Amino acid sequence: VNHVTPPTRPSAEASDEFDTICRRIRRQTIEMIATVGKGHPGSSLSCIEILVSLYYSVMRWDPSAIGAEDRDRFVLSKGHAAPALYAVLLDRGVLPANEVTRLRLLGSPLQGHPDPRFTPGIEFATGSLGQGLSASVGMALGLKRRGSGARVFALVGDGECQEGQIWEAANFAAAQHLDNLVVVVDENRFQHDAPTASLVGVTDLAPRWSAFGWSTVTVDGHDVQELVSSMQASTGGRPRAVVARTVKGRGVPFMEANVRWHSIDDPLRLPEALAIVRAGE
Ligand SMILES: Cc1ncc(C[n+]2csc(CCOP(=O)(O)OP(=O)(O)O)c2C)c(N)n1
Ligand SMILES: [Mg+2]
Repeated sequence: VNHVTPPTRPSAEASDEFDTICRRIRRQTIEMIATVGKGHPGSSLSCIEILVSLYYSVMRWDPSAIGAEDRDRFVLSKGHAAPALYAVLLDRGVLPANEVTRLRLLGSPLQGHPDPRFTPGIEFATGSLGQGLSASVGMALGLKRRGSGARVFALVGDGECQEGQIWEAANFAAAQHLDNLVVVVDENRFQHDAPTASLVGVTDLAPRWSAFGWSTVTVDGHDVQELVSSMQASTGGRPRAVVARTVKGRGVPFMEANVRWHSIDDPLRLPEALAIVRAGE
């Protein structure tokens, strides 16, 4: 099980190590999806570096003590990207390797959307977009009141930011000075079946989070070292928003920025995707 010490300054070795892990997680994610011919490859591939930053560097979290009281928490608010999170939890040894073939099957721990009733390491059931950030705000507030130093990280989609509930949670988090809360926005510019901007015309999310009182930064969402430092910066009593510019489907050229691969466009092309991520490892 790999754990990369967060570098204080970008270093070539750390970059190489993160790169190796990301390639492995991409391969594992596509393997899971290709085995059953179901899932959300585009949404999963856009957030691999974000998840790797968190689970291999930023989070104070021990895979052998996932119930530890003062663990950092992660909530995958864009719950349909579950395969990427499962790939990380498998890689960190939280999920048993023999479950890898059972994505989205009845009774399997790898449900189509994360559910703590089935899957160890999942903090909150998500899939209904908009809810995960509210839950994260509640967790962050509770941890703070208890005097815990633990932090909460939530990953939301750019389409998901059209949900009114996101902005209610954002407002409240800033009012409560939740500087133990970080939201990462996976800004891949697409949602279910259209470009995000074509639906409600929101193209610039960073000023929005700032206006809601969050300490906001925009980063390259495929650069682990940039992500790591953006999530660790101190925020002067404010919650942190990291707008991560990403490519939906990143790593499989025919899926990249191709909204048809939000979920499965053509199951017959999954072996080809698998060959690409295997060759890239
Ligand atoms: C409340 C709610 N409405 C609709 C859906 C169906 N749905 C699943 S994914 C998705 C698009 C999400 O887009 P985005 O947030 O940009 O995530 P991405 O897949 O691009 O990372 C939609 C509308 C849902 N899961 N929940
Ligand atoms: Mg999106």
